[in-house]
Amino acid sequence: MSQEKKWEPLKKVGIIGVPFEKGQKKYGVSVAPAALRYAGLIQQLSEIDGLDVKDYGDIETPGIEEVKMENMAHLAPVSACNKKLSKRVSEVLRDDRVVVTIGGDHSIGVGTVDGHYQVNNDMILIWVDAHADINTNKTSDSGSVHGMPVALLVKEFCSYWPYLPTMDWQGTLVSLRSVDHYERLAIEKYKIPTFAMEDVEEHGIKKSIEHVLKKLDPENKRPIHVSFDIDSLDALEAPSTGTPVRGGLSLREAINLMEIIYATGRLRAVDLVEINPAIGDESDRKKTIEAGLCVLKAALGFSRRGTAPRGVIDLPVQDPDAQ
Ligand SMILES: [Mn+2]
Repeated sequence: MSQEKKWEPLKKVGIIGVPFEKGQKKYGVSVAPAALRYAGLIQQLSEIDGLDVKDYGDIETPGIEEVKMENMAHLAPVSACNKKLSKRVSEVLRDDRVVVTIGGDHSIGVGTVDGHYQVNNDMILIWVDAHADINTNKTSDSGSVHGMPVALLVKEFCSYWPYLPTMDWQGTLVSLRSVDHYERLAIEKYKIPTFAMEDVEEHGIKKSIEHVLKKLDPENKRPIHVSFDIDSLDALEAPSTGTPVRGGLSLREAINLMEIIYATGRLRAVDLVEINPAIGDESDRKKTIEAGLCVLKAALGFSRRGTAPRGVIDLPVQDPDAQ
């Protein structure tokens, strides 16, 4: 017990951009790293108290020859991009920085999780998404890999895949773990701890995420990877995304979720994916990018309280029956 590592939030962060969109069919998601940088990503993160921000630039994989795979589009470019990304993610973590990866579509989650796993093989993965992204090429309607990364990453799905040429580099196989419900078949079968919007209604975002963290890591000792799909937010909050869903998380809930994860001191990797600046009008674009920035800032220690002394806001509620 006395040897237990004490976790503190890392005050150093490394940014990786991944202008990649071949995991889905719409033009524009590859522009997101440039759009976020243009909107002040590096500067805004640098303004967080004591945070040291280093930009590791973009991952680019031009001119990759396609291989044919049934109902799985662009396997070779997806694979090449993720292989490079995985190496870069490991490098940033070895530099002792929290790695922030800006997508790109969600197929890049394969590379970020793989790269993280290479460095911290006891990491836990939290997938925040309107969709479960757990299709294989046999269950997918679209053949787009951005709907498959979870199935590519987990041990329990190995036998559902055919041999995938060009994917041999991938070393990660995260285990699905215990409890609860949702995207019925797979998730129920393997009892992955999840929470859906109904849980957020009933218990609030705070209890929901605390429940999941406790299930995944009861001793609070494992590094955390959050793969955040902007479409987990309600379409009103983040309209510029390829598969928007109404009735999703509010931005406040997402911020609160990230603040809670930040407070554990164990967050080591965050992906922000599926922002598509080519969808919607100027106001949609602005809203979506701002939402993304708010989510990242919350994950990295930005305080909504500013410098107001806590006690002023947390006034004790008077019991009317006392006295
Ligand atoms: Mn996703």
